[in-house]
Amino acid sequence: MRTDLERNERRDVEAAGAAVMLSVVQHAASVPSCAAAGGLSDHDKENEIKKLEAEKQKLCEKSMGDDCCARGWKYFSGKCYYFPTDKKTWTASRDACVAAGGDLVIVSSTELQDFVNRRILPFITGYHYYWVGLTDAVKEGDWRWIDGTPLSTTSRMWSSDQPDNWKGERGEHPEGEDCAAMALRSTSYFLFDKFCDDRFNRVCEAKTQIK
Ligand SMILES: [Ca+2]
Repeated sequence: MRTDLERNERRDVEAAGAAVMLSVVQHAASVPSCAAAGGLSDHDKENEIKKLEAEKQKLCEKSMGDDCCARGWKYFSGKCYYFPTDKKTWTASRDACVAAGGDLVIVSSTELQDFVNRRILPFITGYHYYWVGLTDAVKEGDWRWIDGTPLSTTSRMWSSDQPDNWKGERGEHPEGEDCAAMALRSTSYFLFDKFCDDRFNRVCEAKTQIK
């Protein structure tokens, strides 16, 4: 089994490789068109950048890729994730994620869900919910991710008897529950529809970036 030191060293080496590759990508992107001078055509240059981007992706995967993300963000499977510790309404959470360079997380796979849940546990306090980028505010019952993708109708992500568009004990929330949050129940995380004005933690998602 590797020691922590060995793991760190390996990671440093891989991160250095990623840094070199990133600078190559940056360089390629900054080379002016030299088709007229007999150099790379725009088309070749584009292909070269695509190839280098793919290489960068591989290096990001190998080195766990936090170097491909903004400071404090964590890399997973081609994207970056951020786990702030403060609590906000769904809309304010989304605004904060956008201001930080991303948006609320779209939980597009069980692997991503597992990654997010493992990472967010230490950051969640009090009542354990965190906002995700899923809402039925536009049309009741039509749950869509913030990129417009409908939530699969066969999704097993909802907790039992959710979503219920609850309106409160005395109907004090006539608008019902239109924003989705994830919470731990027993040993798994599930989706709940909640009042959009509730204040919870959040997970932001962003594209990787070339530094
Ligand atoms: Ca609803």
